[in-house]
Amino acid sequence: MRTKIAIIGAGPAGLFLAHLLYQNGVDCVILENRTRAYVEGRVRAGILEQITVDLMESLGLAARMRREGLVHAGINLAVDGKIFRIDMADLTGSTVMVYGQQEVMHDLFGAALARGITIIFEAARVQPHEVDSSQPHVNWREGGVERRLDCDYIVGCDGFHGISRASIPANSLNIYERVYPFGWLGILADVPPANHELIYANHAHGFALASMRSSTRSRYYIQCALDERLEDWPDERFWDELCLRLGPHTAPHVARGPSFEKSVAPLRSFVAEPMRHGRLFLAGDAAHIVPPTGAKGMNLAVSDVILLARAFTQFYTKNSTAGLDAYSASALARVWKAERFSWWFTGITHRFPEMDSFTRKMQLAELNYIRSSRAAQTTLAENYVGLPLN
Ligand code: RFL
Ligand code: PHB
Repeated sequence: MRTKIAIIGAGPAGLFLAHLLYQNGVDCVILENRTRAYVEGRVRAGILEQITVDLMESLGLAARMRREGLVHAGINLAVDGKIFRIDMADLTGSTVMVYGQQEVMHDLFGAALARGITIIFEAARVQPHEVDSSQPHVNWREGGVERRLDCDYIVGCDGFHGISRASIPANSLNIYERVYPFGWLGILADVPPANHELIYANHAHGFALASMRSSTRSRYYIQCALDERLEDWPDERFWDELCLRLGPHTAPHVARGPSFEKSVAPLRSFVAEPMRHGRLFLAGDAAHIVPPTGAKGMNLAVSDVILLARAFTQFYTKNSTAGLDAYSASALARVWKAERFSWWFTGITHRFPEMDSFTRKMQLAELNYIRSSRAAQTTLAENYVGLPLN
């Protein structure tokens, strides 16, 4: 088999890239080691930046999002139960869209099928080869048979645990990492959300987040220990702790109901530089991870592949490698700003095990400053809605 661009991984990065390449007439093939149902079933992101919304529009994939997505003009911060609002629309002129990653994936897969974009699911033991040469290829196993895809370039869109970054020699990458000493315990429940907008809560017990997927489906998180056992968190205990952390203003509005998803996600900041090795490029979680506090992960995958698709299009239409050569530096400039924002927002909203009383006072002072300063609110809001691509 031969193609121009071999894409490893059919998450948001891989699928958005494939759609962009298709739109620009550049052939590609996606190799995904799971089934479509598995990838589509993963409960993850909920918030789309304008950049992601615009991409869905320009790819002709936005009809359902426009119907079912919720446009949010603000977010709320709760500090020990006292709540205030950041009016993002007023401060920045931009909004965000509540539309689950699962819905995005559903729309992307559906259209990929309709457009004839080749996705090979359940590709086992995917391995990039000869990325230092001008004839790279990817091998995998399909139904016990060894297969090979020759290509011009390979893009690793295979997430944090993928094979692409792992196949680059360790001495060719610089790794920057912070692992946080806590996780998020998240639930989904078919109950109306407590509030029409998100609430990020800093409470002495730890962080909590009230989010949603629709006007009838709520997504809630509470900060928890990394080794938390799900069986120790029956729904009632979760609801009680959530209500306590969100505070007396919000608690009466929390509709309780059975959860149908419950899981613990670790929090991590991670960047691998550069995002290219020879003819292998990295995009999305394969190259960088942010803690979910800033809702940036999927949006960064999108900004990476917008840059990469432009660069490939320039290569195939103008025979110029300028965009490809600039890709890593251009993408990383935006990545590092999102890393900073996500790290900072995590830092002022979570309870750290080693936190002394002075550090707690600093957190509260920073949150009080945000409450009282339009300049500080603007800083938060412009990062939350998403910084410009260039
Ligand atoms: P993905 O989504 O991990 O997709 C990678 C794909 O590659 C496949 N794969 C392989 N395929 C072939 N061979 C191999 N060896 C392979 N290894 C892996 C995998 O099966 C998978 O299909 O990476 P991608 O595309 O870079 O997308 C990244 C986003 O999924 C991620 O950043 C977000 O989900 C992060 N995130 C959020 N992002 C936002 O923008 N807004 C949010 O509100 C938000 N909330 C969240 C989040 C992530 C969370 N968790 C669980 C980590 C909330 C949570 C709780
Ligand atoms: C979510 O709805 O899953 C969500 C929302 C905002 C975040 C993280 C996750 O910051």
